Amino acid sequence: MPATDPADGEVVEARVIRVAGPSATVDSGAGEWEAAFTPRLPGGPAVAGDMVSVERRGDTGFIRAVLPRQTLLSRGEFSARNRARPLVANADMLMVVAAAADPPFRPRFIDRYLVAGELGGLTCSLVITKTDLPHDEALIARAAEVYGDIGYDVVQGTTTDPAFIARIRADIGDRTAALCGHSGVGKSSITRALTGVDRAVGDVSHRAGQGRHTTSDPRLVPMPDGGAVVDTAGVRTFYLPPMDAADLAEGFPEIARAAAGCRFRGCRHDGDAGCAVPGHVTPGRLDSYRRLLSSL
Ligand SMILES: Nc1nc2c(ncn2[C@@H]2O[C@H](COP(=O)(O)OP(=O)(O)OP(=O)(O)O)[C@@H](O)[C@H]2O)c(=O)[nH]1
Ligand SMILES: [Mg+2]
Ligand SMILES: [Zn+2]
Repeated sequence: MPATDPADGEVVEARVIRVAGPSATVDSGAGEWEAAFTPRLPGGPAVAGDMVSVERRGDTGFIRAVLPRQTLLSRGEFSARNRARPLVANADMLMVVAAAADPPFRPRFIDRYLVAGELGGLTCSLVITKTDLPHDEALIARAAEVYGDIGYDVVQGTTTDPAFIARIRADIGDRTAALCGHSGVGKSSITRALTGVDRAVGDVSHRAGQGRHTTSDPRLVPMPDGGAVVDTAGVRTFYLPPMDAADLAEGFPEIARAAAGCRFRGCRHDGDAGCAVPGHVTPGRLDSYRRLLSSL
């Protein structure tokens, strides 16, 4: 590296592709490079999707600040329930990926991700994979109807089916979509099909009961013709970030809409007098809401 590299000291804006301990892979429009975090990073810590300002130093650089975020998907921590942990920044969409079978389809788990996506400002949708496997067809059809009625886009299919992948591709367009959900549902398979980038794809049976997950770090992967996906690590349990009852209700769009008809402001929709919500929400969704309410 020449001592007087013309780029030295130049400050550029770049997007964080992936964070790896003390450094991150960033992209400033001319390919990916590695840059180091500076201590007590303003606006930090950075996550995949963050826009950062980077001071160039040869072919590396120092990340000086995290720029304001448009959206932020966060989760809670089991050990510190009062703390939110940022997962993905600036994604336009959250695609909650769930398998029709293997691992089992769990609507209550999907609901938690949807709440996190709603509160983070992302447009949420549901992607159901593995419809080629034997599964409870009535359960999946009912779920597609329930989530569709709320207003969520629902797609279902097999990640090896080009038509299914083309549908997801069209839905994302030139936006950035975070792919989230249980381990083994096919997030990395979708990422690979959309981008050609081969993230590790794992065998569900090999990790069952072992707590192993194929994907560990969230990574933003641009698609060839615009737009990007962020492949995230599957989790066993998804804890919501800290929030109050009013925030939680906002995380259920149909509850938020129906709440206008509740007799009292501050109604918790939990058996309160004059509550308008139960007639407008399916029992399953109401159960999700009430379980989360009691865990706040
Ligand atoms: N039958 C079937 N298998 C699939 C489908 N999609 C993915 N798989 C398989 O499911 C397994 C898990 O897929 P991954 O793409 O690694 O799942 P993931 O969501 O990235 O998992 P984590 O990284 O652990 O969170 C792999 O063996 C895939 O080949 C599908 O639509 N049908
Ligand atoms: Mg994966
Ligand atoms: Zn109410």
